[in-house]
Formats: sequence, structure tokens, C-alpha cells
Amino acid sequence: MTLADDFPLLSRINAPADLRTLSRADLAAVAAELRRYLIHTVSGMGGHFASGLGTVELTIALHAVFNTPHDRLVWDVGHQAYPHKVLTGRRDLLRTIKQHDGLAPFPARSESEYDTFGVGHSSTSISAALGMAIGAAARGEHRRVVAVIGDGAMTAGMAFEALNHAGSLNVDLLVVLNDNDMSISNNVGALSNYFAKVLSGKLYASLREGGKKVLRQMPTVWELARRSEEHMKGMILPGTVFEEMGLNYIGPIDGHDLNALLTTLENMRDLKGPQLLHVVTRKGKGYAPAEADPIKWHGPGPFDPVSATIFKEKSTGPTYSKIFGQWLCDMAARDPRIMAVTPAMREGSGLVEFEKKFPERYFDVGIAEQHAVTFAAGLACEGAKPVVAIYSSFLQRGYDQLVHDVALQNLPVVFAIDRAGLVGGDGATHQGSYDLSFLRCIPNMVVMTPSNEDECRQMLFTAQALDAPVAVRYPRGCGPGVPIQDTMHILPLGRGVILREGRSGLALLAFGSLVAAAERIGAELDATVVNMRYVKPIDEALIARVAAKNPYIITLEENVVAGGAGSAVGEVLAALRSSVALHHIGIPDRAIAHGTREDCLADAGLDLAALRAQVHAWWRPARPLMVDVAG
Ligand SMILES: Cc1ncc(C[n+]2csc(CCOP(=O)(O)OP(=O)(O)O)c2C)c(N)n1
Repeated sequence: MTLADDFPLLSRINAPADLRTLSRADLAAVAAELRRYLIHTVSGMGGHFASGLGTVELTIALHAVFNTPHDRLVWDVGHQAYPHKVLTGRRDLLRTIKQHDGLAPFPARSESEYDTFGVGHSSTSISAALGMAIGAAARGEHRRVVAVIGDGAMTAGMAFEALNHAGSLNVDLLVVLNDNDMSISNNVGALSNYFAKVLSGKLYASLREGGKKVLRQMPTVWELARRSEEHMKGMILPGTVFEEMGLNYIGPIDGHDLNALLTTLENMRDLKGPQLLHVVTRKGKGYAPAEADPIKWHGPGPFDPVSATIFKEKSTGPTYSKIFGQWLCDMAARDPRIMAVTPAMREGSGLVEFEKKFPERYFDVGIAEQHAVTFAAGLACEGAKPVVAIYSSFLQRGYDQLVHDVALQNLPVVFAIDRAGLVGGDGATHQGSYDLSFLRCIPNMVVMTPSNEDECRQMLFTAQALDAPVAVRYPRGCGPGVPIQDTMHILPLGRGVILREGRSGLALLAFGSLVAAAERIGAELDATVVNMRYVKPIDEALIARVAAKNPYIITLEENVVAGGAGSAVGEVLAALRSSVALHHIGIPDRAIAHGTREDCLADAGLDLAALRAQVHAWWRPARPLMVDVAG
């Protein structure tokens, strides 16, 4: 069987221009083939799935109606863009997505001229599209610009900042709101409730049918009717909020009705001013198990499409997310002041159990990292003990709030920072490479780097007992397999531990996930090995002691070298006027692309083999000297 046998139309589409030559009936057939192709391909390698199934018709319609890539199509987040990749010349490469040297997980400017803006983090599309529209107009270029944003991504302040700006400008811009009532888990918040209420209304349903029919035949009449019903619409249709912001609201329309989409987009294509089209879709559309459980099918691993069995990953133990979730439940049972805050990452952050057990102390704030951090600061002001569960890369968005609202006021907020270090398949946008650098420069912060499962639990316990803002940062996946103690105890603040005293004159000062590798390499070289535990406050006394005995020191961390934990060691040594030779190993100063976590570690020079090679390369020239000294 060739691709052409299985997918006769899709196999002939190598660019959106090919779509534009097809009849509507053929486009409908393409939609069916594309959906089958997604199921067929993603089942083989895993990846973002349910969201892409929901955007099949929308993607076809947008590329058929707009003259991409001349017209700019900007996807928000980008996890729903697999159909877009297939239709824009990357069909045969889809099976490589997220893999080392394969297609990028999300749209990326470096990958295709159809990927107009690099994404991964949510809620940027309207800002970027608005900038493009203004930028193109300033150069006298006639381009249409379309942003496609989900109802989940629309919960972020940034999306509203952009709408607020767009509504005040006389700029031609189309925002498509892809509303499936889901974020990764159920969408939250007043806006989401508002849409849901309106969409379930009977009166609205009949209006929608009527509107659609007229719209197909005579858009101008529909437009008139729409205007005359303005005040009624304000009461029953969800557009009011957008209209008040200055956008022309149209919809909702059925996002799986390809004809309706094509007609509406054709009619809207040349409307002047900022427009918002509200499209209602179903996450997982066309694959019943994903429709029934879109959370499970948001980003599955490889699966059997017939039985809908997702193949289990080999696991060596509990993930750090799970250890965190268990600790939080244990802690909340002891202390009623504990509260959990997540910016829309319940599953990924290990909070499913906590929500079930302590629903009144669980807050999913939507994709709103900035609000999550300041909200936690407010909780802390009133004596609660907030724990913000957040991915390292998403905390970047809450940075000012962390500095201004939490740290400067020295409020006791615990940041449980997951996915710190290299994350794998989600690639450059999601690597948690920077947190140690951006956290350790903030006054009052305490920053801990657990090196194993039990240390993570004890550090979290220590964190909540401190009267200060504290970050505990741990990597994606499992630890080295250290058994977890039920009992919890406080670790001494700012103290590291010497794991091995060596005689070679080399000391390895390791942080977090790289401690295990340092132990192995240290044993091979008879080096001193230290688990530093804290990046801040850093153990100055221990560094001084180690430096007195070891003229060669290497720091190891899964964070960028620039300004990271190793730099903290360097600052201490400089203040001591130490003359030790110091070398830093960490993530180099370049974006680390997607692959497995192991691929990413190897790429950054941080897997065991590469670490060993780096240590040897730096240490080898010094070693004969050391033998002389020792002799
Ligand atoms: C700033 C940021 N926070 C969190 C995430 C994680 N995330 C990825 S997709 C997603 C849900 C998006 O929901 P929606 O926009 O409605 O798209 P859908 O999958 O429903 O189509 C979340 C929370 C992210 N990508 N960026």
C-alpha cells in the first residue's frame, strides 16, 4: 500500500495552493483523509493529538481561503498545528515530530515559511499578528493577518492586552477563537462559563441556524440584521465582550462544518478593521476515545488506534511530579493552611489527587502565570501557605510578579518548579534552562536543587517551614531511584553535603540532577564530590573548605552556565581571593532543540558520557601537575 492508495487526495497536497484548486466536495474529502492521517501517524510515535483533530476543518478552510504564506496565519501555542504542518509541505515528515532532528513540536520560523511565528508558550498570537498587520501596512504591503487562539489560551492576560490594543486601532486583523471548552484539562474561569452558558442556550441555537443560512446567501443582509439585533445580542450572544473592546464579532459557527467555515471566512476575508470569528469545535473530533476523554488524549504516547490502548512508557519509579503531588497531599492533611495554585497544569504538575482530596484548597487559575504568582502572594499575606506548582519555562512569564509581589515583600510562597532542566520533546520553548540564573539574583529567595526523590520530598517540607519565598526545582521524569521516606524532616538551610572525599585534588560541586553523574565520575577520578543542595543561600563555608584542599573545582548543573549555580560558586571563590582553577559545566549558551530528554542532555553535553568527557578534557592537562604536588 502506498500513501497514494491510502490517502489519494492528501498525498497530492504539497502546499496550500493545491487546496485552492479543489472543489468543496474534495476539500471535505481532504478533511476526512487528514483526520485519518493524523490518527495513523500520531499513533505511531505519540505527540499532541486531540487538539489537532479539532482543527482539521479550520486549518483546511484557512489555507483554502487565505493566500498563505503571503497572508500570515499565526497559531497560538502550536500544539494544534499538526494539520497545518501536514498541509504545508511537511506531510511525510510528521512522523518525525518532536524527535531529534525531526520536525519541531510547534510552528517554528526556521522550519517553514508557513510558520509565521515561533510558538510553544500560549497566548502570544494576537499580539504577534497585530504587530505583523501594522508592520506590513507600514511597508505598504497588502497582507491579511489571521491569529488562531483557543479558549484556553484566551484565559491569559496577554491575549486581552492584545485585544484591548487591537480594538483601538484601525487595523485589518482577524482573530479566530477556537472554542472547545477545554484547556489541557477543563477550561476554567468566568469567560469560559459565559461561553458555555450561551452556547447551550436554545434561543441562541435557533439564531445560529438562521444566521448561518442567511450568511451563506447574503452576507450584507446578515450584517444589517446583526447590527439591528445588537442590544438583544448583548444579552444572549457571547460577542459583547469583544464588541465592547472594539472588535467586530461574528459567530459562533460550527468549526466542523467546512462549508460554513469556507463561506464565513470568504465573507470576512476583506472586512475592514479588527474582526473576531468565534468557532466552536470539539477536541478529539473524529476519534471517539479522544472525544470522550480529551485530557487523556491531549498528548498521548504511541498507541494502538484500533483498541485505543496507549502504550505505557517504561518507568523506573515515581516521577518528580508524582513525588510532589504526594508530598502536597501529605502536607495538606497536616496543615490546613496549605493551598495549591496551578496555571492550567493540573495533570502535568501532579495535582489530580490533590484536587480530589482538597478541592476547596485547589486553584486552577487558567493559563495565567502572572496572576498565579501574585494570587499566591495575596494568599500568603493572609496567613495561607501557598504552593505554586509551575513548570520552569512557564515561570518565566511570572517573573516580575515573583520579584515585585513575592520576593521584595519576602512573602512565604513555595514554588514547586517542575520540568527544570531539559524536557525533551517539547523542545527549545519548553526547556527549563534558565531558572537557577533568574532566581538566584532575587533578594530573599531560597533556591534548592534536589538530587533524588527523597531529597525532593524533604526539601519541599523544608521549604514550607521557611518564612521566605522558596523555590524547589526538579527535573522532568524520574530520579535515580532513592526510596522515599514517609517521615519528613527539615534540612539545614544553605548546607551542602560532601558525598566523597577524594585525593586527586579535583572537586566536583554538583547541583540537583547532575549529582548522580558527579558521584560516578568522582569515583573514577578519585575526586571529592559535593551535593550542594542549595543554590541560594550557597554553602560558603563548605566551598571554602573544599577549595582549601582541592586546587581544581568543577561545578555541574542542569541550567545554563551563564549566571547559574556555578557562577554562585565562582562569586564565593572570588570573594575569598581563591586561586583554585574553576570550570563550569552546564547548558551551553544556545537553544537546545527537541528530542528525547536523553537526546537533549547529550546535545547539551550533560549525559554521563559527555559529562565524563568534559571533566576529563579539563582535568587531564592538570593531572600530572597534581601527581607532582602529591608526590
Ligand atoms: C504560557 C503557557 N502556559 C501553559 C502552557 C501549557 N499548555 C499548552 S496547551 C494548553 C491548553 C491550551 O488550551 P486551548 O488554547 O484552549 O487549546 P486546545 O488544546 O483546547 O485547542 C496549555 C495550558 C503553555 N503552552 N504556555
